[in-house]
Amino acid sequence: MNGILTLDEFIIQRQTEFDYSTGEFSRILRDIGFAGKVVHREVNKAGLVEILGKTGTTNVQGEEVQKLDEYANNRFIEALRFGGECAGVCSEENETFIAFDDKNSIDSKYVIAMDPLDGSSNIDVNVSVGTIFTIYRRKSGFLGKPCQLEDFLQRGTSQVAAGYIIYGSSTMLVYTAGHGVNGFTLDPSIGEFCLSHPKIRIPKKGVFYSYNHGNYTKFDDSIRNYVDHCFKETVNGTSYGYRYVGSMVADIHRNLLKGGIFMYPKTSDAVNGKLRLVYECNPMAFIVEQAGGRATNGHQRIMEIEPKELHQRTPIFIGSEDMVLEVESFL
Ligand code: AHM
Repeated sequence: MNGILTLDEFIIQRQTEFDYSTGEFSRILRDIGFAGKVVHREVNKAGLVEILGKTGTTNVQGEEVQKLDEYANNRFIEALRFGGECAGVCSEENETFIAFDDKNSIDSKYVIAMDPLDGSSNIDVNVSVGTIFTIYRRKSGFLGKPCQLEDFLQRGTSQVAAGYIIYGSSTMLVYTAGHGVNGFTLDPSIGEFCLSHPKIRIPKKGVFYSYNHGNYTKFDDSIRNYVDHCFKETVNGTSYGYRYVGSMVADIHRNLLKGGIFMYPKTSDAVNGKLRLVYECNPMAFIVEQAGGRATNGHQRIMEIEPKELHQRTPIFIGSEDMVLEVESFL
């Protein structure tokens, strides 16, 4: 096993980088990694078992819930509840946050916000999906009191750590705790996430641009002008390349490694865009900024937006610094 560094070993090595570190934070990451492996197992055999398709219900956003959404939501919440190291969870799938009430959890100083299965409308057609998570230190005080709404409604600049798991051609966990970004690939033969992408840096300028072109006529003129410009633009003689998976995690993961921009601007029928600030945009912004990139709503840094509600949406432009600056110059 020479040369293999597992996620657990890596976290233990890094524990001293955190102020007030007691191991609690490391154990939360371990719990998330464990739930990620369970979800990986189900996603991988999804076509073989009765877990594809819709549950027949809609979530708080009015979107149809897929069976795997529900499965992933339950697995992550269970892992965090039984882990006893976090005080509560807010999830895309639940209308309000869940405060854990056992003795250990109540005394914990952390809460988690997450989208347990992002891009789940892709699952039936075997396209990559992901889990997005972020960890905050509680604001409400943490001895003997359940967590409160204010613990989740913190600016992205207060994130302690954030990450995503991509269930793709391989399953990877990528996270930052504010000291750079590292990626771990799941080796299914040993059931461990192993460090495969240390110190990820996003190229300052890339060639990939990603957005839902079906929304073209609903964009403002400024966005249409920008995408028209992308059709013609080249970098060192190479044309920009349009790529859109329709899974934010997959689109951003590609751009993080290769360089590019992902955007979900406002449209005439969705004036705040589609993606959620607290558990989608903030964690991705933290990761991309830590890798040297940029994430804004066109005018303001994503991580400085003050959240007013758990499921708040925001337009987002995220990726290689020069490309995000370029789109901003059109706005
Ligand atoms: P979901 O959380 O319901 O899966 O929605 C989020 C997804 C993102 O992963 C993706 O970038 C976006 O929705 C795609 O939206 P659209 O189908 O409008 O292009």
